[in-house]
Amino acid sequence: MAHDEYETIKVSTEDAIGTITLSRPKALNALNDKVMEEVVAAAEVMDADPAVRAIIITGDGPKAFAAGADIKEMSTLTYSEAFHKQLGARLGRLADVRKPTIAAVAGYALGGGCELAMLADILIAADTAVFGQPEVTLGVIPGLGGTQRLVRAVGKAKAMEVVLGGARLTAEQAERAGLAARVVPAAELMAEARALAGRIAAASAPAVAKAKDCVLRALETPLAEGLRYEQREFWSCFALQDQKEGMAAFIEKRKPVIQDK
Ligand code: CO8
Repeated sequence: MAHDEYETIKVSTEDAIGTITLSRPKALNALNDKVMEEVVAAAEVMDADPAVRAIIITGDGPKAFAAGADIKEMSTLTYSEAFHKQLGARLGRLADVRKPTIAAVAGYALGGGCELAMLADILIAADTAVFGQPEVTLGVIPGLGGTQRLVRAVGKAKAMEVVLGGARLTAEQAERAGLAARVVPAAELMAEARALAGRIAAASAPAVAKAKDCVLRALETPLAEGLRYEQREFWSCFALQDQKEGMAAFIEKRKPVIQDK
């Protein structure tokens, strides 16, 4: 799908940073089928585009990153329809993107919105951000990692309070709990996200991809296996030209010329 054909998102690429902006502000960027399809399609295009080195996902307007899956679209679904269309599964494919992803969250990140933010590698929150998983109040449960990624990010006590009790986390609480990497003033959110993406984009892409892979693996493997995996990936870095160049540049007190090789 060409970038200018998207209906529910805006996309741009600048200085090697791809930005995907959810853009249904009248519905607080609620995630309908179209949004979910377009976000993943755009991310996959950027993942394959050598001009993009980091991807930012954000929401249009100050009020919401995304206020959840689209309740109006889901309300009449039967179990059979949800099962056969694999409701939400497509958005989960964002986890397969190899390039680093940053969620820049201002305003509401509720339900599927919170889950989308947690799918990113790094979550930066504006001081206006509000996180929550209110699904049980609608007679459902989180369906895109809310019961899994949240508990890994903030631990059982907070996750249970949020998922069962409908507690909302402010940006500061989200940072303290380990969900957000950083809280910044809302007016500076995109500049901060771009600065972070820029630092990532300046590094060797294969090294960044290996580092991301290893960190994510830590969530899924016992420590000993994770350490073994990391060690093998570390050793393999010595096959990279960027390792030779990066270390030579340090010794010669100059900037490295990164080639992603
Ligand atoms: N779906 C559809 N429309 C929505 C949603 C939503 N999730 N959230 C807000 N809207 C719409 C409202 O209906 C309203 O539209 P309209 O003007 O036509 O009436 C417009 O956005 C503005 O919303 P409000 O008037 O409600 O704005 P307020 O400032 O009063 O309140 C809130 C803001 C608190 C965010 C409120 O809108 C709200 O509670 N929204 C719903 C939050 C929620 O329950 N989210 C969870 C949804 S379930 C879910 O995400 C399951 C995920 C499972 C995995 C993904 C699978 C697809």
